[in-house]
Amino acid sequence: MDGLNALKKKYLDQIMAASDEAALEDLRLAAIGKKGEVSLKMRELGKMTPEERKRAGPVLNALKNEITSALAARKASLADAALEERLKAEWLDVTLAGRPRSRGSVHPVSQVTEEIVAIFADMGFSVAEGPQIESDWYNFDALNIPPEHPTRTEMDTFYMHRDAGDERVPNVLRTHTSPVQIRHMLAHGAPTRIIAPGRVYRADYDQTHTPMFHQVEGLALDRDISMANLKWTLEEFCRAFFEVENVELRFRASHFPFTEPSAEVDLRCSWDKGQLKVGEGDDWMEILGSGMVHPKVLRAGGIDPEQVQGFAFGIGIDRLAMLKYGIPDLRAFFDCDLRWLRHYGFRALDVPTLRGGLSA
Ligand code: 2NL
Repeated sequence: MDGLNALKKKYLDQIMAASDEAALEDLRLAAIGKKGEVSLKMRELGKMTPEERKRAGPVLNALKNEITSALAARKASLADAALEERLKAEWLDVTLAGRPRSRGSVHPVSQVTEEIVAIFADMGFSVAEGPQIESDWYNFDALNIPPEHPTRTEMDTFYMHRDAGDERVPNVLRTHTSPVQIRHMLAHGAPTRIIAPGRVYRADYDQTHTPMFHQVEGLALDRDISMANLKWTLEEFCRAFFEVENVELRFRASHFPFTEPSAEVDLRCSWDKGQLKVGEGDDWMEILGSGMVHPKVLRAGGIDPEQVQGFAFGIGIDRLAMLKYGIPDLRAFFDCDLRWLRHYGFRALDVPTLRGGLSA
């Protein structure tokens, strides 16, 4: 068995130098394939004396094993190198800024809703949602709105269909988001701080009213909540929303069935050449309704008014959007006019945050 060392060196060198899998396969066949050099040597074992065979057998076996391992090792390192190459070629800088697309924009109502959510989230309020089709109990009774109240008539409220003979009071399209807060009280109790933004419906259509519009209501319940907490919360909201340091609010006594006492809230402002300035001037602009939650409403929400008090408020989102972004006509909100949307819409990826800028 001469020349085995030379054979071994020849194949191991060639395996190390092989540049792809096909070359490795050729080498495998040439060395340990059926007619490979090592295999032929193994066949010669048959012609040897037992003593010669005893020496040569293990040496040949070891050579075969060594070539097999070298083939496997080279194959693995070629695969590693290929992966490395691919990773380099397909490398992507995920920190690069996105390329803004010119089509599609965020509707001002969505933008303002997100701004309002960001501001109240910062003050510890969660967002609550609920159905837009409600029973008359959640929409009216639970809110201390009596059966004979004018808002309950078909003049003001959209009633759903009932089959002939079905005597139950029909469901309604919610006329405010208050039912969301009733559901929240019943499910979670007090203390709580929530806002409920969403679509609401009233049978009203003219210059300043659309049958569907957007409202956000707020509710804070705890022991010893007072009008002072309400006032601070609303001032803080207006400061953040209108992005001015100084705001001044005026509380005017009012009446809602679901709050006692109730107040409408005006914001000091000036109108200079049709341009609104908040926090200065001699005008007052009504922006929302509010008050202390009526004891009957707390009870309807499963809360003991002897233990827990709360403030609540309701704001029209559409009008706030018009004021902040100088949009003159309410009805354009719902026309789906692409030119209008391009003009008044917001960039889709600029999410409003208090630190990043609400509308920057
Ligand atoms: C307005 C008046 C208001 C509320 C909404 C409310 C909700 C519950 C209990 C008590 Cl569950 N109150 N909401 C309170 C006061 C006023 O909205 O003129 N909005 C535009």
